[in-house]
Amino acid sequence: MQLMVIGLGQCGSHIADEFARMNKRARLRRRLQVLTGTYAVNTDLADLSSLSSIKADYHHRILIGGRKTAGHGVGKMNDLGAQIAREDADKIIDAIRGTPQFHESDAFLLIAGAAGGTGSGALPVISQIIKERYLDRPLYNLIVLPFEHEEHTEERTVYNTATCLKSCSTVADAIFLVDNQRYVDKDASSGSNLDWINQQTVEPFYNILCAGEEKRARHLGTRVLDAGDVRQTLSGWTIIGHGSTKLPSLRLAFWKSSSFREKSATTDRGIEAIDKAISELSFECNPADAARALYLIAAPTKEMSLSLIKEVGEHMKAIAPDAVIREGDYPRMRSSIDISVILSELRDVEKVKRYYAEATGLASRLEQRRQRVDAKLETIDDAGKDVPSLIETGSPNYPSEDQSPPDDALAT
Ligand SMILES: Nc1nc2c(ncn2[C@@H]2O[C@H](COP(=O)(O)OP(=O)(O)OP(=O)(O)O)[C@@H](O)[C@H]2O)c(=O)[nH]1
Ligand SMILES: [Mg+2]
Repeated sequence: MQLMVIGLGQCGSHIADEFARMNKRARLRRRLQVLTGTYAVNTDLADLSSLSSIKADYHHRILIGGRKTAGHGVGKMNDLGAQIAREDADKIIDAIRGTPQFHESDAFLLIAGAAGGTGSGALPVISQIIKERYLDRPLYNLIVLPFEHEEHTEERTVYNTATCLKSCSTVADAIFLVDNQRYVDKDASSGSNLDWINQQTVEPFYNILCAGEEKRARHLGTRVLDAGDVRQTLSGWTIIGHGSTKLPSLRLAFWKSSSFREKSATTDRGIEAIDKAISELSFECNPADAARALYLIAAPTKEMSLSLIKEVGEHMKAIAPDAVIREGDYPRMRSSIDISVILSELRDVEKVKRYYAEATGLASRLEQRRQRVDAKLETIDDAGKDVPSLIETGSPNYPSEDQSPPDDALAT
């Protein structure tokens, strides 16, 4: 499957950059192309310069709202981010239209952090514009939710997140949810390291995108997972994860044991990998709420027994009993069993509901807060109304040049 990836704002651009790195890895190690183009869009010039894998020309790193923000971002005002995106959407459309492999794109993936200004505002707007132009291709969003401490320190964080989620849910075919806080809970030492979180976010896509692009017979499974399976799986609120278990190195690919103990150990490792994938999901939810699911087993051919596939399938069915499950196997020469999982069309997402509930009263509270600040400023102005000012307001007392008094009048 080949994606066209567009990152918006700082968070979106950095994750898009990580996708570009993943594509380089696929080209180098597997001679496969999984992205047709990668773009970063931001109102912040310095941030665009900090990327490393997205091409450095202005077609791929696109500055929007330069006149309004002077290249310094929108400072968390996502309504301004949305307005700028609407005004400068042509720049993005022109860039993606010029992509040489544009027509090979199976889908669009647009990425942003929900809590900021630029990405949060631009994501729904640009998604809608692209969707209206390219009706035949699905459009997915990947939305990053803020750390808990960000929600506690600034109410605007919750407001931006809720408005971004709500707007995107009416446009995108599916939304991958990624929760920054989940990575802190998983590994406190690296959880706040954004580069590490970005790698963890992108990694589960690697095998899923590569599997359908394989042409070499030795990497074609008995059940190839292709773009059609992914398209049929992705719908509405979606989460993704992957898990891996190491094989004893000797068993890599050349040695096949006929021992019943070995066979059962392999299936156990498969179950362990899928359990890890479920516990490593990008967002905490109840897998039983998924109406669609997908899993991909990547393992050395010799390990890919029917019983492994069957056991993992049954385990998945137990985890997501109401889901239509699609699956694939991907023979790889690695000393591990890797399983990627997507759970989609989630019917209940507690955290999204919480953002909506908290933001409902917030819009009026933020407005009241602004009015209170204005009122306080007015009382200061009132208190100082009889103090002479050195600056005249209203009708200017300074004579304009052509009204200036004659020089001799000034001399007296
Ligand atoms: N996972 C991850 N989260 C990030 C990254 N950069 C920022 N964030 C999160 O994204 C949110 C802030 O959004 P940004 O993308 O920085 O904001 P922006 O879209 O650039 O908007 P403005 O700076 O307000 O113009 C916060 O919740 C951050 O924790 C990143 O590289 N990875
Ligand atoms: Mg920014």
